[in-house]
Amino acid sequence: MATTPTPADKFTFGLWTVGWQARDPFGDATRAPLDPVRTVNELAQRGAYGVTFHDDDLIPFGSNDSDRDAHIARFKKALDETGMKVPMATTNLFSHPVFKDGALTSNNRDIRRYALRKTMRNIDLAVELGTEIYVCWGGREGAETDVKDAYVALERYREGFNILAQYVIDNGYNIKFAIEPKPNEPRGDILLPTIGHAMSFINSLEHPEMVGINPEVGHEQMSNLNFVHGIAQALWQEKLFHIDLNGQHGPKFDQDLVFGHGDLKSAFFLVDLLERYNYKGPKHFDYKPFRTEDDAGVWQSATSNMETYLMLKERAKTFRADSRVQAAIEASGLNELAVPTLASGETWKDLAKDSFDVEAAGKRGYGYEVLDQLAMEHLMGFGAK
Ligand SMILES: [Mn+2]
Repeated sequence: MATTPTPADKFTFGLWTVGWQARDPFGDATRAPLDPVRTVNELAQRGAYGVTFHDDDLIPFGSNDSDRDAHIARFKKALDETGMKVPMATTNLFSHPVFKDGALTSNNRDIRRYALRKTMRNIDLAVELGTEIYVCWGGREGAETDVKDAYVALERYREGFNILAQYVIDNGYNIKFAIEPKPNEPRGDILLPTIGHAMSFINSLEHPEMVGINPEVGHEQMSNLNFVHGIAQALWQEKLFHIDLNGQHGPKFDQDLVFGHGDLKSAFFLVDLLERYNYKGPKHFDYKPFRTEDDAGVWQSATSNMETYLMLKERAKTFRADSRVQAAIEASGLNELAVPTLASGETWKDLAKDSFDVEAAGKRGYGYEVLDQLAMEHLMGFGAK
């Protein structure tokens, strides 16, 4: 079946997603810890391509060197046995109290230096595991009060990225960084809150070519932004190095629902966009199984992410193949959007030569209502009538 996940679909999961023990600000864990080896095996059986990790997901914080080696060895064995890949890794710079005022933007210089050491150590491990994308989510890089100087904090943030890029270059690593924007939570306000802020920040770095973004559906929607537009811009600027798929119901706390289980229509157009513009990276699910779920519910939710993506991919395909849709696209003038405004050889001077009926052009309808409803028909499975 077209909706049965296989490794060719490149679906990946963070160890911390299915492994979330469902501790929240008001309640204790409702589930036992998950062994990363079991996670690898369970996800492989369900057709996933790989897993991703924060250093502390794999190696409990504070482990000594021999324990660290043992954790890595059994994880590698599980990867070898299943063929699962680790296309992305990241650093936990948010859980320990030392990072409560940020890591790369902490006031404390020793903490900034420690955060860089912790990151560089995990980059070494990531490279050993074949990782090529290193995600940086600055969950604690922010403030609850504007007394914290965001201008200077950004200066330190940039310095941190420049140091890490130089580390990768000097070691000859094949690693690129992907910044993950988020507006708030856990901090009251987080630096680089949206796709736009992050892409603009990247242009200020010493090695902008080594840094892209890892946008998350819910994080943009928490800011009430259009995720499909954000991803279109990231693709167009060749900065979509990785993507975090999940679901969210508008501006509220970070829900981390299963992909498509928030704004389904937006998810439909997102899959349509990723498939049409040939996004080649992993489709990474960064979500949380409901706190209500037991072990069976956790694995159901993992499968749901992958199947929802594949169902949307099928629907997007039938939408694009429908001759009514193609005629409506032609009628709307959407195809003309691809034609450059100046013909080859023309300059601004040629614009004066046009004869143009402004009033007639102002009366023209664009037919988006027809197209939008055709999209709904396909999304709801009525498209083939
Ligand atoms: Mn999230």
